[in-house]
Amino acid sequence: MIDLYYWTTPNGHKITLFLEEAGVPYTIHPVNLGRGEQFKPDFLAISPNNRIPAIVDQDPGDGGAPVPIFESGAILLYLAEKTGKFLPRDLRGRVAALEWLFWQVGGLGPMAGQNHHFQQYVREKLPYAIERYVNETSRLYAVLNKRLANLLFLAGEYSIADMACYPWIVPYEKQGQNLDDFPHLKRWFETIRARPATGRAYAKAMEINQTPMPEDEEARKILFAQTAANVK
Ligand SMILES: N[C@@H](CCC(=O)N[C@@H](CS)C(=O)NCC(=O)O)C(=O)O
Repeated sequence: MIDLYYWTTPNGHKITLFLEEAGVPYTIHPVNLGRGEQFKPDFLAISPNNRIPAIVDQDPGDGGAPVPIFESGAILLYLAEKTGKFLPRDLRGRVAALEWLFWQVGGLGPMAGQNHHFQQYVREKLPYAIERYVNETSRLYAVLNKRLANLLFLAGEYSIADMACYPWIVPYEKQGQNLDDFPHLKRWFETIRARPATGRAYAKAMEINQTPMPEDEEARKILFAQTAANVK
């Protein structure tokens, strides 16, 4: 019912986490980012920013034509509204889930992404850039830790906000972070890791690709040298 355009990255895992939790049938269409498949016209028609994840809902609630959606936050919100799951129904819980969802897509994701870039992918080590993004990642971890001091999950109950954040905490060691410094975050992380749906989502990823990005020189060129000329 849902076509998922996916690669095995944190933003991709957000959507398999949701679909596995909600028990929604889906078909994965792998988009190999290291081979430039994000630039194929068929994929760009769904995801004009040449980024995964994207979905097509073949059975939208209005009974009309299939609905394509890009941007992980928009996808999670759409799926939560479609299924009535993982978005609190009360006004205050819903506001909290949306706040932390937007916080993730606007903050944790981009900052941790730059952290990965400068710590792991750039051959020339740039101390200023590494320090900036490791520090900012640790600040964001502390914000999460504080939020979770008195709450089981970010919006009280398990929601799309947690599903958006969790995959970005999984590579915490690569981000230069120690979860022992953030005990509430660590408890939250271990609780989500133990969920059967989380296990299934990450097992799906292993079936599709076991090579960490960026695999090779070709992948580096495709991923790290994009300019306006790539937007066709
Ligand atoms: N804001 C986007 C970010 C998506 C994103 O950056 N996806 C990466 C993988 S994690 C991607 O597709 N990269 C392909 C490329 O850089 O060409 C979202 O939340 O969906």
